[in-house]
Amino acid sequence: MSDPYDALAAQLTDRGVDLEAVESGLSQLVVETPSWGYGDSGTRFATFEQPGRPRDVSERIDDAAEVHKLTGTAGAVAFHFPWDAVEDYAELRGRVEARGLRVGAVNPNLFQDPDYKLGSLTHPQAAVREKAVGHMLECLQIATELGSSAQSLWLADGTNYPGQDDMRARRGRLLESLRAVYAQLPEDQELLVEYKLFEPAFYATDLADWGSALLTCSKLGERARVLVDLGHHAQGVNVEQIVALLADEGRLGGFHFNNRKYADDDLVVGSVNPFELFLIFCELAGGPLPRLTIDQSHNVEAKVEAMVLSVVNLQEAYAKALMVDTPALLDAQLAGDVLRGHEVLLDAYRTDVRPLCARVRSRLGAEEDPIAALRESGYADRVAAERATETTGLRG
Ligand code: RM4
Ligand code: MN
Ligand code: MN
Repeated sequence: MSDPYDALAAQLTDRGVDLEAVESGLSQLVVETPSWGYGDSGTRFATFEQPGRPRDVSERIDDAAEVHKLTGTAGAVAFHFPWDAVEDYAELRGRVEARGLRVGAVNPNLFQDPDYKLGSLTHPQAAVREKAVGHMLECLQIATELGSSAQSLWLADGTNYPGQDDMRARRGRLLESLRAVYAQLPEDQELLVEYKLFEPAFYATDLADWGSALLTCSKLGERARVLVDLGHHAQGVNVEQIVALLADEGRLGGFHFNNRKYADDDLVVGSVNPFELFLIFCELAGGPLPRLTIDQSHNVEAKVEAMVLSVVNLQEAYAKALMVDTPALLDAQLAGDVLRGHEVLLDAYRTDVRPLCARVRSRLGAEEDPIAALRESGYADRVAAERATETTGLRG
């Protein structure tokens, strides 16, 4: 029987794919995994505690390091404050680096404090807005100490009823607050602005869509860019087109990868709509990649395994996007051959790239089959035994 990698390599070479370029592109992929994705999380109905869930930030870093060891592609970890707050940030940074990782984006939390019931950066009262701005400024400082190059803001602010607050006034307050933060943004840091259609606000979310986020960023300055979370759009929205537009404007700051069937479901990326994920990577391939972060909430699935599967799915989507026959696509588009262009994409999408991804992982010193390796390693049982004592949930 022929080796699956050799068979695929021969097939790709026949198709004119530059194998070396695909493999080197794939080996440079860096995904940030979220510290909050390793902790307990649930729905508003229940949180099911998992054995082995990390009890503190140090154990979350251990899990992130395990995912990187298995996949070779998850070399950064994103933090959320105050969830990951510690006394000594130099020590935290050292701990991250000692595990062969670096610190990804720093995420402020403007949604859990009781003061933020009616908003944070947009709150009608100046004192609450100042507190929210103060938290973001503190996060800039933390980012500096951790060697992070971005603060990534998700703003939960919004209203539940028409008439609850003045939408234009809220917009004004939002800009004023963010300008105060941006004025202090260190040169080597960027501000990522995430949008989300609804939830927790159910009538009018202050940053509900890419347009509001983009407008805000352009008023702030060049280092403010939009972050696209795949679960934050209405059903049927063409996310890859939003990606194309933001990239074209030079304002695509990065992603929160996950997958959804209905709303902000935070499922394993590529699990529900792998074709959409591929098409997003088609928009990214061919240029420097923006920040790629996973933002998932693993409520019933094994958390480390879910993260490994997510990284593997990202590797496969990117590998497929790297092998699109771009000249043939352009020819078809110029010739107005509607379905030929579509077929070019399908040729790449339908390629079984698993042997190639396995080869690249193995060259990176990671596992050919990370899920099987994780299961065989007994990591889950080992940490379940080590972490048998209590901890608090992260995402309620
Ligand atoms: C939001 C959003 C943010 C994440 C919070 C916890 O839905 O996706 O990025 O930090 O959840
Ligand atoms: Mn997100
Ligand atoms: Mn979300």
